[in-house]
Amino acid sequence: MSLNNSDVCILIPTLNEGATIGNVIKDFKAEGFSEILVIDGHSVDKTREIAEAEGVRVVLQSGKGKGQALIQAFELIESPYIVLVDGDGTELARDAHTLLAPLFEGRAEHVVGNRLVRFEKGAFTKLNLLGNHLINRLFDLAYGVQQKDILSGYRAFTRESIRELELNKLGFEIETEISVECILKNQRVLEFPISYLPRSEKGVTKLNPLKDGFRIGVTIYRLAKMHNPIFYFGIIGSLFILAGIISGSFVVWQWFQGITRIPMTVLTSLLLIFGLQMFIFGMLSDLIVALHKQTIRLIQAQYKSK
Ligand SMILES: Nc1nc2c(ncn2[C@@H]2O[C@H](COP(=O)(O)OP(=O)(O)OP(=O)(O)O)[C@@H](O)[C@H]2O)c(=O)[nH]1
Ligand SMILES: [Mg+2]
Repeated sequence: MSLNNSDVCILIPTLNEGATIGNVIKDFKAEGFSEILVIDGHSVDKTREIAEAEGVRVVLQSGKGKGQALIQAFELIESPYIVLVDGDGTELARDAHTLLAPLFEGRAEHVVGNRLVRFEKGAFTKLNLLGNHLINRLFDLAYGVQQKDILSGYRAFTRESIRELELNKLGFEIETEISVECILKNQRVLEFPISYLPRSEKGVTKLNPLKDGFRIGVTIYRLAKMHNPIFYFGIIGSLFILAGIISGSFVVWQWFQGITRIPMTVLTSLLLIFGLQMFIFGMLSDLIVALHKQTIRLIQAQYKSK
């Protein structure tokens, strides 16, 4: 393997990770990585001081949220390979080699560390584990791509490939957006199991499982419009058709009792027609998306052959 760690930048977003950031940096140095960038979200503990004392580059993010921090950091990095890792000490530096190997060998543009295979007891709360499974299932359904851990924060990718992605999400939806954009841009994504440890008792999670989980679910659904419009419009259509079937059943049942419900009948027809129309929208959009993908593939092929 032609590992060349000097071409790698380790990117660590931090928000009040004073308890762990020092060791995280030390561990990566011990693994042979010297280029390390900490992008800090205005920590009120000693995170920045500790990182600076370790002699790494520390940048204060200009806005708020993990997503904003990453988008800003991707612009600053000049190294051709990037490893993204949390600053909370839940992931191990030595796993970086596993994630980087396929990039160095040219087998992938983006490699995700799958936390859901080898995690230690206590690394996920029951709610977090359930949320992760639900979100991964929703992702499979919407994108038809078998990815096991789309929310993982431990990833390796090439600078070129990350700059190709159009990223706008400012909060914890950023990993979802990255995973979706990789699919839209036809990047080769691989996943490998990594270790995942419980958070240190002194570090506090910034992730709210219910609020952020809901936002992530909405993000998957909204972004599916561009990839799988039948899924996107189909869900809206199904809801209207379901409502139409319920009101229609009522109308029929009343009709057998000798009562004719005219306004309800009109409502039923409207609900069913609108629902069916959503499916037709979905099919038309699917056609547009398919044509668009074909065009993108042609452009990419031309670009690569040059
Ligand atoms: N710069 C920056 N970093 C952030 C922000 N929010 C979270 N982070 C960092 O992003 C990494 C992941 O955040 P965590 O709170 O650990 O979220 P998580 O790993 O998804 O969830 P846990 O299972 O609770 O650890 C950590 O290193 C945080 O310090 C932010 O607003 N700005
Ligand atoms: Mg974490």
